Amino acid sequence: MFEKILIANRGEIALRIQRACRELGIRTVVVHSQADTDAKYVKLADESVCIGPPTPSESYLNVPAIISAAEVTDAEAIHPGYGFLSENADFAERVERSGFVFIGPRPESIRVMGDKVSAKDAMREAGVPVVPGSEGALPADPKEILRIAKSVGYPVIVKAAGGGGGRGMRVVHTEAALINAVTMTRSEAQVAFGNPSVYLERYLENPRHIEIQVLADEHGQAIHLGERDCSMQRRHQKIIEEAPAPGIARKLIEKIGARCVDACKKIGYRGAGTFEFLYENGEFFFIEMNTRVQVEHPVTELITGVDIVQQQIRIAAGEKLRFKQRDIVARGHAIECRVNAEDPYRFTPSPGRITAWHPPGGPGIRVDSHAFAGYFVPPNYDSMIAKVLAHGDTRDQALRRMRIALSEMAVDGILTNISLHRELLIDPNFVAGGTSIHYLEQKLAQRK
Ligand code: MV4
Repeated sequence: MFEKILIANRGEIALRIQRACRELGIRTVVVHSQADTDAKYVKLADESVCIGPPTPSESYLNVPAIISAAEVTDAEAIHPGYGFLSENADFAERVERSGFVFIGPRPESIRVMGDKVSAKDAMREAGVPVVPGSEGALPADPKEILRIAKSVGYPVIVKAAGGGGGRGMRVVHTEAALINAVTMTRSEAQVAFGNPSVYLERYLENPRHIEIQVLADEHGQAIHLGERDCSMQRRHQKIIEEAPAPGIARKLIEKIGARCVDACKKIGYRGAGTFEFLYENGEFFFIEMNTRVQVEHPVTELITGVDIVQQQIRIAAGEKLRFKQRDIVARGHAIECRVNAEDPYRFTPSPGRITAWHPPGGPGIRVDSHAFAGYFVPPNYDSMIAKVLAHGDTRDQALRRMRIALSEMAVDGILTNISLHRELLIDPNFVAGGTSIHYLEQKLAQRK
C-alpha cells in the first residue's frame, strides 16, 4: 500500500479522499489555491502545498505545479477527485511519466471515453446497448447525413464527440432543420473542443438518467455496485440522486450491470467508473462513461457498504478486488441532496461567509461537507457545500429521514438551496418515484 498520497482537488471530495487515506494508514498531501488556505481539510492534511492563485487554470488545473508538489513532498500517488483534472488523459499520462501512480483508469481508457464517438463504438462492440444513431462520426456529405437521420427516425439529437455532460448538442425535429443544425454544432464543437466531429442519435423525449457504478482491478476482475437514479437535475446539474432506481426491476438492473462488467473486462478498464444510461419504456441506452469517482458515489456506498474511494486506492496500489459479484448485496434505499450556496429561486451563486452551520444527524444520516461556521465559500469554484444523505430500510423511510434532516439543517450568512430540497421531498411526483430528466425544469417553470 502507498505511504503517502497527494490529493489534487478541493472541498468536500478532498476531505472524503483524506478520510479514506487515513483509514488505510496513508499520509496525505493536499494541494490548494490561495482561496483555500484556511479550509479545514487543508489544516487536517498531514502536509499542504499552495500551488497558486484562486483561478482554477492557475492552481487546480496547473499540471506542472501539482507534479512539483508531489515531487517535493515525496508522494507516491495522486488522487484527482472529480472535475478539474480527473478526466484529463494527458494529466494521467504526465503523472505516470513522472513516476507517480494515477489513482484512476489507464490514460488510454480516459482518452477513449473522453471522445464520445469512440466511447460509444467501444461499448457497442462490447455488447452494451447504445442509443440508435449514426455508426461513428457523421460524414461530410449532406445527402449521407440526411439518409442516416431518416433511417434513425426523427426527432434526432446531434452531439459533439468532444462534448459530454450536456455540452455541444442540438435536438432536431425535422429533416429541413438537420443540415444547418449539424453545421452549427460542428463549428461550435471546433471552437469549444478543438474537434469538429459530431454524431447523431435518436432523441429520447422523456427518459430517466440511470447510471451503473463499476469497480475493476488490474487483474481482469470487475464487479458492478448497482445503479443510481440521477434524473432530478437542472441544466445538467444533478441535485438529488438515489438508489435503487424506483420501479425498475432488479432482473433488468442485473442484466445491464452484467453488460457493464463484461465491457470493463473487454476494454481492460481499471478503477472506479460509471456507465451513464438513458432509460425509457423499460430499455437502457448507453450515452457516456465517466472515468472518475462521482459526486453521488456515497448513495451507492450507503446501500452496498463498499467504500468506493478506498477501493480506488486499493486498485491503484495493484490489489485484487476482494469481493465477487455475489458478495455485493444492496440493503435498503439511499437518497442524496446536494446543498449548494445559491439563490433557491434564481440559482445565482451565493458565495460568502457562513455565520451559522447546523448540519443534521441521527439514524441513517450522512453529511459529506468541508463547511463550518466561519467558513468563507469562495466565489471561484462550484457552489456545492454539502451532500446530505439519508439511508433507510425502504424508500419511504429514507424520504422520512431526509425530510427530518432538512428540517434540522440551518445555514446562515449565505443563501442555499435547502428550501428547494424541502419542497422536492414532499412533491407528490417525486415521492411516487421515477420522474424524468425534465421533471425539475418543468416544475420550476410553474413555480412562482
Ligand atoms: C440525450 C437525450 C435524449 N436523447 N441523448 C445530456 C447530457 C449528456 N450526458 C447527454 N444528454 C442527453 N442525451 C438522446 N439520444 C437527453 C439528454 C439530456 C439529459 C441526459 C441526462 C441527464 C439530463 C439531461 C438533460 C437534458 C438532456
